[in-house]
Amino acid sequence: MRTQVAIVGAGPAGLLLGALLHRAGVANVIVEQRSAEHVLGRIRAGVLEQVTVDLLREAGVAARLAEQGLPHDGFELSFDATRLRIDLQALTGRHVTVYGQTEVTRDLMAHRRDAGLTTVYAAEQVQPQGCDGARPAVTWRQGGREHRLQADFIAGCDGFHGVCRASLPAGALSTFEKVYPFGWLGVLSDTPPVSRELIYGAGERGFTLASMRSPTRSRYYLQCPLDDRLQAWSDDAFWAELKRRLPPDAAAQLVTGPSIEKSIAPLRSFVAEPMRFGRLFLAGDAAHIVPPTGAKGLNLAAADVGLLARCLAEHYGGSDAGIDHYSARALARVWKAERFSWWFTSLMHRFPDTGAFGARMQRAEFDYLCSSAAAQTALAENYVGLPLAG
Ligand code: RFL
Ligand code: PHB
Repeated sequence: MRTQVAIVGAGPAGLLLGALLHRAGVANVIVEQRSAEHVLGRIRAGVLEQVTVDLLREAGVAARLAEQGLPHDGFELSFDATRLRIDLQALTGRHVTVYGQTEVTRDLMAHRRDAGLTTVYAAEQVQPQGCDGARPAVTWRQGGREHRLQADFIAGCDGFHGVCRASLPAGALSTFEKVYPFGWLGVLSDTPPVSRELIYGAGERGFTLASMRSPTRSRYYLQCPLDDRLQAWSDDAFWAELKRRLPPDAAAQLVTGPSIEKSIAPLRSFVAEPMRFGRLFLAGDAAHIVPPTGAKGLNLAAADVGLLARCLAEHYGGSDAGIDHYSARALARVWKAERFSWWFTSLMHRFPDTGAFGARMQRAEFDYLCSSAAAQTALAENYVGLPLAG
């Protein structure tokens, strides 16, 4: 098989890249190791920046998003007993859209199917080959046979645990990493959200986030120790702990019900540089991870592939200036989102090892936010998303 761009991974980065390339007339094939059902079963992001919404629209996959996405003009911070609303609209003139990653993925899959584009699911032993030469390829096994996809370029959109970054020679990349000493326990339930807007809460018992997917579906998170086992968290235990951590007026609104999904995610900051090796480009979680506090992971993945699609289209139009600058341009934005996600995580969580001084610093930071329009604007402009690299 032969194509122009071989995409490894059918998460949001790979699927959106495929849609944008198709729009630009660039042929592409996606090779994914899991089944389509498995990919759709992952419950992750919920908040889209305008940049992401615009890219989905450009790709022609925003019809359901336009209908069902919930525009949010602000969100709340709760710090011990103090509340602060961040008015995104007033501070930046912009908003974010609540629409689940699962739905984004579903829309992109349907679009790909309707356009007749090839996606190979359940591919085993996927391997990029010859990335530093002129004829790269992706190989995999399926049905007891070896398959080979020849391409001009490979896009590594295969997430943090993918094969593309891992297959590069030692020394090709520099990596930067911070692992946080806690995780997020998440629950999805068909119950109405406690509040119209998201609430990010910090307190004695640890961080909590009240989010949503729709007016009838809630998504909640609790900061938990890294060694907590999922089996130890019954639904009842989760709701009881959430009630303790939410601000009292929100706790009073809490409607509980059976969890549809429950999972624990570790928190990590990670960047691999550069995001290009020969004819292989890395995009999304394959190149960088942020802790979820700033709601940036999916949005960064979308921004990367928005840029990469443009650069590859320029290549086929006769100019390599774009692909030569892809890594530097993408990383400039990635590091700003890394900084914001680290800062917001540091402000809102209980750290087991920073002591009373660390707690006072968090309190001072929150008090400063409450009293400073400049500080609130800095938070708001990062949350709605920085402009795409030019
Ligand atoms: P994905 O989604 O991990 O997709 C990668 C795909 O590659 C496949 N793959 C392979 N395919 C072939 N061969 C191999 N060897 C392969 N290895 C892996 C995988 O099966 C998968 O299908 O990466 P992508 O596309 O870069 O997308 C990134 C986002 O999924 C991620 O950044 C976000 O989910 C992060 N995130 C959030 N981001 C936001 O922007 N806003 C949020 O509100 C938000 N909340 C979250 C989050 C992530 C969370 N978790 C669970 C980590 C909340 C949580 C709890
Ligand atoms: C979510 O709804 O899953 C969500 C929302 C905001 C975040 C992280 C996750 O910062």
